[in-house]
Amino acid sequence: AQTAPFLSSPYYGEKAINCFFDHEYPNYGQDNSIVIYTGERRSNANRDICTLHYSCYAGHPAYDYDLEYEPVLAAASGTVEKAEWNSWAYRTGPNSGLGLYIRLGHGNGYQTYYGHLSALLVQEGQAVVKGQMIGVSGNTGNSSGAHLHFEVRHNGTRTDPYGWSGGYTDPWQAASGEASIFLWSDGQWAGYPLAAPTPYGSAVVVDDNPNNTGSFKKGRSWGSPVECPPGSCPYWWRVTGIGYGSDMYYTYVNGYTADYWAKWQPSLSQAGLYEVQVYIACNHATTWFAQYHIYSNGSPYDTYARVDQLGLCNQWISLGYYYFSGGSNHYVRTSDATTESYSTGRKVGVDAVRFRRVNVGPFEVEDYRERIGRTYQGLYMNWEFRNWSGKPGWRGSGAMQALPKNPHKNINTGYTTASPELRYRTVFPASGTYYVWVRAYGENGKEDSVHAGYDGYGPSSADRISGCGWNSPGWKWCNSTMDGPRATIYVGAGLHTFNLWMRENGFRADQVLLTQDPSYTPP
Ligand SMILES: [Ca+2]
Ligand SMILES: [Ca+2]
Ligand SMILES: [Ca+2]
Ligand SMILES: [Ca+2]
Ligand SMILES: [Zn+2]
Repeated sequence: AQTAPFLSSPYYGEKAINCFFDHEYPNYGQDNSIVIYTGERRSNANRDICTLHYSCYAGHPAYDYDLEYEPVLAAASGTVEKAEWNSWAYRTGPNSGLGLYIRLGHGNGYQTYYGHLSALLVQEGQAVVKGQMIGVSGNTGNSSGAHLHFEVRHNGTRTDPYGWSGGYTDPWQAASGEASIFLWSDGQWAGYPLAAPTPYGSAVVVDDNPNNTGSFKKGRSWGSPVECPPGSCPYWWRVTGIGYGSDMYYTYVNGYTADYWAKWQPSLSQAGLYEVQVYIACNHATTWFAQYHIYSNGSPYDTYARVDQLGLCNQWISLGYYYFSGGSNHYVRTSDATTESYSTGRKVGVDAVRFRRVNVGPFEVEDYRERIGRTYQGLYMNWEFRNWSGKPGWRGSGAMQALPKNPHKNINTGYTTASPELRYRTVFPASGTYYVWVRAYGENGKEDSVHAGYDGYGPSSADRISGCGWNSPGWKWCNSTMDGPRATIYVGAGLHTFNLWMRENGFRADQVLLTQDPSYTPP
């Protein structure tokens, strides 16, 4: 049987393809022409098929997407088989290959490669789930500008995940025996990009100078341990005039033992989901493999980040998304244990770390991925697009209403298979409990409730969401349920289907927001 499509987008948003898979032949050979999956042949000199031109060339065995230094997502669930430098001997040039890269095995004969990265957020042997952030794109290895190199192999042979739709025999299939199959299941096509988490509120920055919300400390953990400030630490050098806030420190790399360390410990006023970012200066930050461990309530997350400091220059780099419960027992640590030898003379730069609060959404209810009408007690109902002039205040292009609204129905049990349903492809950046907010218009008590869930599952914690303003009609955010508690779902990290099911017909839904911050009320 042919493999069912199983890949989702390896990035957030919509990105141009800089360079296609060359079906004749994907071996980096320069025969001066490119045959793309449609069967269209272009000479290598005519690079019109590329939005940007620097990496479009014959022999390319993969896709180059137009990313800068941005999150890279696992295209399918699987195991991390490689997460390292392609070569420690060659940082750039023809022998440097994919530079800092990740290879995932998906257990079905397929592997995916993510090349030229600037940061790795996963370790070899670790299980990952579809949509999970695994790294940050960049410009390492044999690359002449930041992008994501995304390559797929089937039983070890390179293959084109866009398949082959040419009107003649696929030359790569003829040469290799490998028939390229269209492998994208969702998120990649037809205007359904995966939405990145949305920052909100003000970020908390912990810098190496004392103007912080929180504290920065560094020290030595061998011999007679020291922690500073107060005082200055041996083997930590301060540089001014560069870096965030015009100052930074560095020490030298030294193998596998953390002898010199630095720690950024914010004071977080709110519990919630945070993106942790590290600022890398242009100088005195020259390690290829700075290691950052993230701690929540004093315990490290079981994965850590590795960052190519040398390739970065005065920019924030994401270390991923983490839940913190608020307060000041959460921190980021790095050290001289980069695995590189002291004799390399490389330096670990330490500067500012930023904690940015993020939510999932708001997203527009009318931008659903699938819509399913159902018959209940003899009445066929479905979610219909509306953009009433008589009910102004909806956002986006309109809203969705469960119709017809008469005769009145409400569905309290069995709704996952009995009620009209809307489905969204939603990336949850981290595991945990998300408060479910629905912006809706309840005109009266018979059309003001809805159920929510994920992956077709309707947890009792998110059923019977109600109270969306029926006693003072208008568009309102609601998060309460008829059962009392606020509506929540507990969901693992990665790409999931978010579901809305009609409870009462006539219900009008405009936007959805999912947050791990219990104090957040959407505007
Ligand atoms: Ca600084
Ligand atoms: Ca009601
Ligand atoms: Ca309930
Ligand atoms: Ca809307
Ligand atoms: Zn490439």
